[in-house]
Amino acid sequence: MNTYIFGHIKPDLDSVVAAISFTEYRKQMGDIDVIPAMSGAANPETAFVFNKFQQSLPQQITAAEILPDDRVILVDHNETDQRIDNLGQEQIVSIYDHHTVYLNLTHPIEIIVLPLGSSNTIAWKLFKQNNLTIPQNIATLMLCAILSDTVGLKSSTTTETDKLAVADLSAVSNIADINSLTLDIFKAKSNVSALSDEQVILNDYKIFDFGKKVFIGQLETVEQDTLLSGRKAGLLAALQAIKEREGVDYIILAITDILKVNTKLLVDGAGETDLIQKAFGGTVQENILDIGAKMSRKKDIAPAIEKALIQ
Ligand SMILES: [Mn+2]
Repeated sequence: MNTYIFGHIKPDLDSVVAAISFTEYRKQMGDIDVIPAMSGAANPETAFVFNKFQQSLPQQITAAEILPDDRVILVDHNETDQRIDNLGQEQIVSIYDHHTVYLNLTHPIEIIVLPLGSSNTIAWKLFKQNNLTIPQNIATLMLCAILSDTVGLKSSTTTETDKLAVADLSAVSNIADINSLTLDIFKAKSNVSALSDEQVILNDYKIFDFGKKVFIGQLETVEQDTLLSGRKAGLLAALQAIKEREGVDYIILAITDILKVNTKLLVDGAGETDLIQKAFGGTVQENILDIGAKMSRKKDIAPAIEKALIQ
């Protein structure tokens, strides 16, 4: 029997690093048989950070490799749609997350969900609360993950605790220039030139069940205009293809420029157009709705869409 820790499917930097940081935390707390894993391939941002700091990625794991008597600890997600397939409820022993909880469990388990900017800020808090030492290499990865999830401490999800964590982790890591590290991370994230239009959309997406299934892809970039002028037609066609394949009711791509602090939503179809106009106001022009400084899918975008759907 193994105990695996992993984040959501289509893993981002926060979920990959959380597998490592929570493994270290559990080990220091005496739970030695925990194995960090990834439930999908590393995205370009994750690959960049692990490369830059010469760290090994956790092993990639598939649903088939998790045996019925293995236990799992979920980090950076909780709901079924974002989980690796075919997990039995009884296999889940703990959840550490910073997203809205959509759970219906048949038995009590350890769940720590805090409204913080990053799963790694929760890990940091647990290390501190228990007077544990964070090894320097893990501190560096955690620092990058928090900067990524909070867009360099600028997103609306950023809390005072995230700022304390970044200050502490940057001291432990010996990395003083947080802004230049953030820019490097987001440049790696923005470099989608090698990706197909479908890959750009599938690079970071979540499917929400708001009665209707809503696919929200998000691209955090430093090149919003270039992307929209050069690849719009291709991205629109790819949205349609993915919508059919995934069988979702709505599909939306959020293109967030982290330097301009601006998000533009790209949609194709009358249903999507009506939905986002209702959710955010304004008028869709040439398939695009500018929603201003709303940068967080979790805090700004998904809740507005959920509200528009239940009205
Ligand atoms: Mn996260």
